[in-house]
Amino acid sequence: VDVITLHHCVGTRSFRPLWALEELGLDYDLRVMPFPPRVRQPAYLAATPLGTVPLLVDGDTRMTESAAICHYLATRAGGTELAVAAGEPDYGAYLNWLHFGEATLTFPQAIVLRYARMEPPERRLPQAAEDYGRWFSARLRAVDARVACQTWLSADRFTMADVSVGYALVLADATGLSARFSPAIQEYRARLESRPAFRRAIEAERRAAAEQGVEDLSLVPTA
Ligand SMILES: N[C@@H](CCC(=O)N[C@@H](CS)C(=O)NCC(=O)O)C(=O)O
Repeated sequence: VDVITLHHCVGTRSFRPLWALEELGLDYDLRVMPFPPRVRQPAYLAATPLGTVPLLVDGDTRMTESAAICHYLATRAGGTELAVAAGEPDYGAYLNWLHFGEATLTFPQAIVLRYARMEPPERRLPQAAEDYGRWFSARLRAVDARVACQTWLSADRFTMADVSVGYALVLADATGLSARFSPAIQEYRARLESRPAFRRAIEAERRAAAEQGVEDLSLVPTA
């Protein structure tokens, strides 16, 4: 049986499937690249024409959407507690948070990172970065309301919805937006980061980067 392969850059959205693999206790092969791989590891374009991470390869299955991969991993061999099944009362809430984490909470931060930090100075757009930072903070109200009175986002248990939203909250350190977190969101994030699988995922990416000679882990290319 082929082992699952995850193509990854430290600190990027591919942390979601890495964390998911650790939560599920699955065997996997982690391939780490410098960011952005499209520019710094062009051979990767043969594996996926998008050049983005994550890329998950599981036999004939190839996936490039981090939230979809988390759900796939939790259900590929039959359901686990890390997904919410159709028929459970929070099925819709689970799917909504799973997608909210990427589509609503990560996309605006990608705009902030790009136009405040990654583009060369003459192409930066401070107004766009500021506006999408505000946009992100406004969308967090939904998370704040949910975690103010519940430990996890759906079904009274930790699920892939928490992995999806959790990565967006961790990314907010890189965008500087975590400084505006409410106390309830700060506590929720601390709960997420104290999970043993979260810590194992952090360790696994560091170890793999060192072993594979990927030295510059920066999300923001220096050249
Ligand atoms: N919606 C996709 C986005 C994937 C994506 O854009 N990944 C970024 C890293 S966070 C990337 O690989 N960027 C490199 C590039 O655009 O060349 C997901 O959730 O996985």
